[in-house]
Amino acid sequence: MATPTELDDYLFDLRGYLVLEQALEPDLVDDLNTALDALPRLQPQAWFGNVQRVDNNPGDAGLELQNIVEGGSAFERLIDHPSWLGHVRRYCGEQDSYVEGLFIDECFATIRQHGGFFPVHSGGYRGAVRGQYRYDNGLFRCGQVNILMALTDIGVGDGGTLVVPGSHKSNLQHPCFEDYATWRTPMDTMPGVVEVHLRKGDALLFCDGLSHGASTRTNPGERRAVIYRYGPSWATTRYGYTYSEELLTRVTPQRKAILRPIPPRQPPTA
Ligand SMILES: O=C(O)CCC(=O)C(=O)O
Repeated sequence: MATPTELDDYLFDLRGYLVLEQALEPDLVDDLNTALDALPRLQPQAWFGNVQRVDNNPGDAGLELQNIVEGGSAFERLIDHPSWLGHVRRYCGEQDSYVEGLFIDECFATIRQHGGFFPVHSGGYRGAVRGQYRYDNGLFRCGQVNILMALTDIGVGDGGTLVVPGSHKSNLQHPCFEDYATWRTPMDTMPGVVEVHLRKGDALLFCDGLSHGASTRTNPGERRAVIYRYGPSWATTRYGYTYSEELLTRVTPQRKAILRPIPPRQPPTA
């Protein structure tokens, strides 16, 4: 398992994000793409098993498949992937506390085509506790850390993730934030943004409290990514999805502990 280095900690604290190069094995990238190809092209809000298509910012962000961990065994391999498990445990796993542990509160695949983008959101200024960045008494105590995995190369014109480095700690609102967020304008030209380019198999790790979004895709073809959001063991799923008993029974104890860190406690039946 990869252990966060001193440089990882420094850059994560400073910028709010890290690029984990070639985090996914090539065969896993292939399996994920094959699994996505095998899923039926769902209409918005339609379900396939325990996966639902719910497009964020309809029309802008592209096709999004929520609860994708239920989409096949390739997605199960991502739950505790050794390329980032050590990082998320350290940054948002309530280390050295009585509630130490992780939970995946949202996981989805995103397929974006020409013209698609994701408006800016989040940031340290008046941010939700759920996504907050915190470092205190020598420990990271973030509310949520996202792993965005590139299943296609994401370079110039491909609609890369845009971040405002350091904004996870910002005490002030970006002067142009409202213009870009509420007018649903792509944040491509927003002052201070950095576009993160990824090769297929790379992963972008970032604190959800960082101001972020994605640039407009101008190239043909599609940008494919999977996003798993990790947080503390006591969190709940963002949209109310529940992981199926079939999935919980099938996965390893370590994976189960991330999907259901706190088993339900009920009185005995008869
Ligand atoms: O699609 C992207 O690159 C950004 C996704 C995003 O903004 C989010 O997951 O909150």
